Amino acid sequence: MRSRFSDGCPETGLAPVFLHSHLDFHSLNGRVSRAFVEPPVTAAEPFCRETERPDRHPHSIRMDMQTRNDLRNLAIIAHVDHGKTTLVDAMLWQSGVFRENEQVAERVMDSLDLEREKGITIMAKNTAITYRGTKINIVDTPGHADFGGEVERTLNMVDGVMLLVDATEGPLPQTRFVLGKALARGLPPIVVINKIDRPDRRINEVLDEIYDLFIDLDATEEQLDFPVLYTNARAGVALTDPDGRGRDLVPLFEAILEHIPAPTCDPEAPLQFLVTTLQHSDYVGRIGVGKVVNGVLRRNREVALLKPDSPPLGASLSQVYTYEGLNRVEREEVPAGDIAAVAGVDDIFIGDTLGDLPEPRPLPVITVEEPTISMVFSVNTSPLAGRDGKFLTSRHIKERLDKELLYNVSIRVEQAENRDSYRVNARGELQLAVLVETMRREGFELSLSKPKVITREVKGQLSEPMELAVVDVPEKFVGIVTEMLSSRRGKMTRMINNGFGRVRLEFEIASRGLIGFRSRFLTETRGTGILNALLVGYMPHAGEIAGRPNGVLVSDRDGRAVTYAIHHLQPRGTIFVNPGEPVYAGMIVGENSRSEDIRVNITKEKKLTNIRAAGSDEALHLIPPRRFTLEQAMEYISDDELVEVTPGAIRLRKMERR
Ligand SMILES: Nc1nc2c(ncn2[C@@H]2O[C@H](COP(=O)(O)OP(=O)(O)OP(=O)(O)O)[C@@H](O)[C@H]2O)c(=O)[nH]1
Ligand SMILES: [Mg+2]
Repeated sequence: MRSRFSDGCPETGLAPVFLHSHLDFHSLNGRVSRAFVEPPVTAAEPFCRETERPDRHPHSIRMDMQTRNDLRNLAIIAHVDHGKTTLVDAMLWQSGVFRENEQVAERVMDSLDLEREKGITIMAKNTAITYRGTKINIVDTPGHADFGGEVERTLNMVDGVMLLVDATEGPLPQTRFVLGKALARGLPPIVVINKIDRPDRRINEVLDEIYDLFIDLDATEEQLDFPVLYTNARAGVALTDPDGRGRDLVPLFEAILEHIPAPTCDPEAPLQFLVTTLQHSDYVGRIGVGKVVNGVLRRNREVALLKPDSPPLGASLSQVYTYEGLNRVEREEVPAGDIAAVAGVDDIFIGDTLGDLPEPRPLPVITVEEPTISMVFSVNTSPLAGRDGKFLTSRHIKERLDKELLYNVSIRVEQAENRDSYRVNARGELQLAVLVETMRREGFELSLSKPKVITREVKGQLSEPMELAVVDVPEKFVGIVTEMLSSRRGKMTRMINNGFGRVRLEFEIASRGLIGFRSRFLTETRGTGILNALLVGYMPHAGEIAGRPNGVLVSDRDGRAVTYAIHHLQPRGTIFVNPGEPVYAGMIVGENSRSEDIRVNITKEKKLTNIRAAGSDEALHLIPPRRFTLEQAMEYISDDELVEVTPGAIRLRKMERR
């Protein structure tokens, strides 16, 4: 994507606000890359308005709170895929962060390998742009429900949010979750209806749905008075009127300056820096990211590391940074109001406060919602273990999980029944799958059990997590989808036919009923169905839910799969392996078309009676095997089965091999 600005004056059709504004877009080297339309730039004054906000201060000590008009801190929040990272791209381009001819990857903030492969944001990330002399810190957050913990945490470092909603899909479960969290924190929202270029957009209905959602979430009068912008993030255009014309994001930048409050803080007060995210650098080690709530962060200064329930520890900051474009930039000091990062404090953890040694003032501890799903990680005990992995022992696994706990506050790890096993509790299957996939790439081998929901005792009753599942399907699949969800004890609570040929159904269903559902749902709806779910709380246990209807074909010996054997087994079901692949006794090599498991010999060669017979093996027609992604494998297995994960392979097996 390119910057949408052209040299010279704007043509007709620009939003009126543009004509009264001036632009001051600096590129990284400090050159003004675009400037037109008078009057000349006047950089906003820092600390220009004095206010008193004792309510924001945990100790209600009288403070001289000041407003940093030269700063804005905001998070972009939305349901998955509604266009957050794409909009950040456009904001970066139009604020001159990149050179005109610079090669920059699309959705540049999705910088992790897994993010690029999956096309989703997994970790919240910071960036900063400058618009009309005001620095805007932007946090791009993930929209997938499993990473909701990232979003919750992130909200601790911002003063307002931009809620993005797809102009066709409207608010979806995660829109409700993230907006609910933002409103509960009193963060003012700007609503952005994105993808207005979609031919099936329904802008007015979507706006009504957004109002309904705000009302449903008990928004205050003030919160209901949100500004609305309409964007095509891909083209980098924002409009204040959906029927208007525009060429850039100026209306959006202006709305940010006007509606996102400037941070209020006291730079003269003792330091308070809340660690919200941790990052790692090979050069400086652990880096804590967060907001300087009060005081000033200074490099090489002794500070107090304040952890919940323990006395202050002395620490020295080897580096202090702020954000500029995509970079962390070293600074001698960062005054209150800005988002900053610090290095040199080895024991720093999410939720810690950095304070002044003589007068330590800890900030409230960060809490995020509890995990709802667990999976046991254990040592790979298959006969093929150790062939391609580097880290194989339970000690390796334990150390790696301990490291994960440092950066990921929404998971918990506990010792499982077996000494070589650890139970990892998380917010969803995707979050677990991302962790396993990351470990696998680092060289780990693991055995994984079937993910299970975490039950709780609520008022003396066994309770389990319940979800609101929202499915969107073409009309002709309503029957089958309803039947599938009902058989998993889902209750339909709403059905909306928008008259566009697609129907939206809402179900209340135990999380357990959704495990393993997604792939069947996609098969039954020929890939056209959309399924989203949001945890709504704990409800009394729903009772038995039938598991996988099919049995499996289990190899009865070690060896290699053979074309001849596969050819003879494929009428019995679906085969999972290719000829030549190593197999072992207890490995699942296919799905039985019936409900029971059967042991098979997939290594059986044809008896060679003559030369021609040996050659004729190659003429046998084989159906391509069914392959599993990690998530599909985790969803597929039953309670007595495991997924074997190595850097090079994903295999399914029985726990008991013989
Ligand atoms: N037509 C159209 N497509 C868009 C627009 N904005 C984003 N997209 C597309 O929507 C898809 C998802 O965009 P992302 O920016 O990754 O969405 P996201 O909200 O960051 O997704 P997560 O971070 O995974 O929650 C991509 O294929 C984008 O190209 C838009 O305004 N119009
Ligand atoms: Mg994203």
